[in-house]
Amino acid sequence: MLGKFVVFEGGEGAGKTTQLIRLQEWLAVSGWLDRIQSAMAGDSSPIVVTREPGGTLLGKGIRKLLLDVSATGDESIDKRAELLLFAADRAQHVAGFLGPHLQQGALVLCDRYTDSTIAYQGYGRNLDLNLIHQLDQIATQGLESDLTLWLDLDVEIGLARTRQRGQDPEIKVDRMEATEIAFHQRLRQGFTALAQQHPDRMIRIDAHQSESAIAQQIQGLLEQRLRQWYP
Ligand code: T5A
Repeated sequence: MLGKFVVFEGGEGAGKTTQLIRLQEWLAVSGWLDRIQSAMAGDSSPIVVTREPGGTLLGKGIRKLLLDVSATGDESIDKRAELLLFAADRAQHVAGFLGPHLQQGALVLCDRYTDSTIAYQGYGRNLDLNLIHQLDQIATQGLESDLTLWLDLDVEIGLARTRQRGQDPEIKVDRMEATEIAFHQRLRQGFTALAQQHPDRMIRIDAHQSESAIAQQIQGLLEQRLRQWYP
């Protein structure tokens, strides 16, 4: 692919969305936009921001089913059905959004991707990792991130942040956030294992630091990669 694909990963409340927005703001004033634009095939936007689940219209509907506790009423979602819904969201996202933007040469910033499925459905829900890998191959058609920034935070601190945010009546605690603590601890182990297996692609960021310290570290890492990608 002509473009580059940067993913933010982590447990609940780790600060991914906060850092993704800060990185987007930094990129807008950093001078990199022109360099990326000049390497592009078309004249569409050089920076694209998206997320999983919910990066497409179909994905928004799937996201509501997956996360809104009221969407399925009293009916609990089976863990295999959950896995397939995340895969369906991803297949649509890759085919209809990520692939086209990357083919144009955009720098794509994405909130969560395949590592979330391995961590949450594999380690968290104890579903078979080989099965998840096969399903991901179908959904992604082999598309991997160029860089994954894993914001690693103590699970209790992350959940406390989401609960605090949940005091805002406009923002509800979602179905995953409401799951037992051991689930969140297992998925953190999943991200730890993934970072060990893919040290070039996946970088651990200590998310216990202040927002601005994390933002500076991420900018430094991205600056290094951008110099390699757009020499
Ligand atoms: N999922 C997803 C799967 O199970 N499998 C999959 O394959 C995929 C793709 C997605 C859910 O779906 C699951 C994972 C998730 O459970 P979501 O709404 O996208 O749902 O959930 P999150 O990505 O977890 O979003 P959150 O908003 O909960 O977490 P963020 O984005 O990591 O955190 P953020 O930036 O919103 O910050 C949370 C709070 O902390 C504060 C912020 O101001 C905010 O209030 N904060 C800090 N406070 C102190 N110090 C810092 N450094 C801070 N940084 C942020």
